[in-house]
Amino acid sequence: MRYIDVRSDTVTQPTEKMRQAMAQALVGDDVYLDDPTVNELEALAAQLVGKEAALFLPTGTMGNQCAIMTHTRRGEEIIAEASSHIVTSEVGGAAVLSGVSTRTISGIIYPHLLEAAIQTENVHHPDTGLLCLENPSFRGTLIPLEVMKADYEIAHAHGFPVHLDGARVFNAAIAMGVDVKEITQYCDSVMFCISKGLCAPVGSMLAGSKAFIDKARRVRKLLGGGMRQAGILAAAGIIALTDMVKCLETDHQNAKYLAGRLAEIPGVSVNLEDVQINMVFLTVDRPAQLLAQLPEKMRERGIKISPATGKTFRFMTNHDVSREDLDQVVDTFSQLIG
Ligand code: TLP
Repeated sequence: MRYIDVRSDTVTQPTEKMRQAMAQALVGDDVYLDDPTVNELEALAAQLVGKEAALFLPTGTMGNQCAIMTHTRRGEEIIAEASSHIVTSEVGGAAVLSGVSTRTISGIIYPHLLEAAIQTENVHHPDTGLLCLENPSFRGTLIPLEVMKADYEIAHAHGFPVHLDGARVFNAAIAMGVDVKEITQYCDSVMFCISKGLCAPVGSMLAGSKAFIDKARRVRKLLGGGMRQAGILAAAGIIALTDMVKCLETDHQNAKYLAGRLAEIPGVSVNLEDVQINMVFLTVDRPAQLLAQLPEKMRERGIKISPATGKTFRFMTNHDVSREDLDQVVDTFSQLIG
């Protein structure tokens, strides 16, 4: 049975072209730097985001944690947005793996908020070791380039680097109508995922200076992410970056369409201005018990949705979900909430 799956864009299937490229990929042992397809993907990724070098990792979480560990020393403090993936959804990895504490800022990290969060020289204080930005944010909204630029300049003036969790940075670039380098110029390292809206089955890239990536490669090994004939996966990644970026625009248009239709259902509210990429957040004014049953009831009708957080659901459009599918999602959801 085929399900319509709007839980995330991580659920996308590799395209037919990817499957063929994977079957035919030239491979070698990547720990020895011998895999030509991984090397090609890394060179392509670095060039696209305007950095000297890049590294292929199994997941975005490992990419972010690898960046934090490479940039910081134990005991330092990192600054990150309170609801960012690094803070909320990486199992406390920054503390566990890198031994750093996290100072959080809620909402957009405006320059004056960053200035106020940086630790002063004081015997009691940890040093600020890294700023982690996220664009698009975990709420699917865009961080303006001028904010990123100002934050980047402040971080450098205080002598610490900036890492960008750009899991969906190509969505941000498309939504802003800029080349992705316009965004990544304001960070020292960037992690982006090829396995989300870009449809590769596995993988994320970490890019930065050559010296940073050389160090990060050792950290990746430490974290258990040194893969062998990974060219099988990288082959799909190359197609993700060359063929699939342009498809993200359709996901964004579909998200706006979905949001518009959901907003018409009595009891459902959607902030349409916040629908900037392929994510739609909808708040449903119904009893908690009914909301808790919805994922199961939708599944029985062939649709997969994630559970609500409080009264808010996140629906994501993706390459495998058409407009007709979205109509079915809206109609079914509308019937179930009565
Ligand atoms: N996000 C996933 C889940 O982990 C929640 C999703 O469905 O959105 N940074 C950001 C901003 C992310 O959204 C994610 C994944 C990651 C990092 C981690 O990537 P993976 O899942 O490859 O470890």
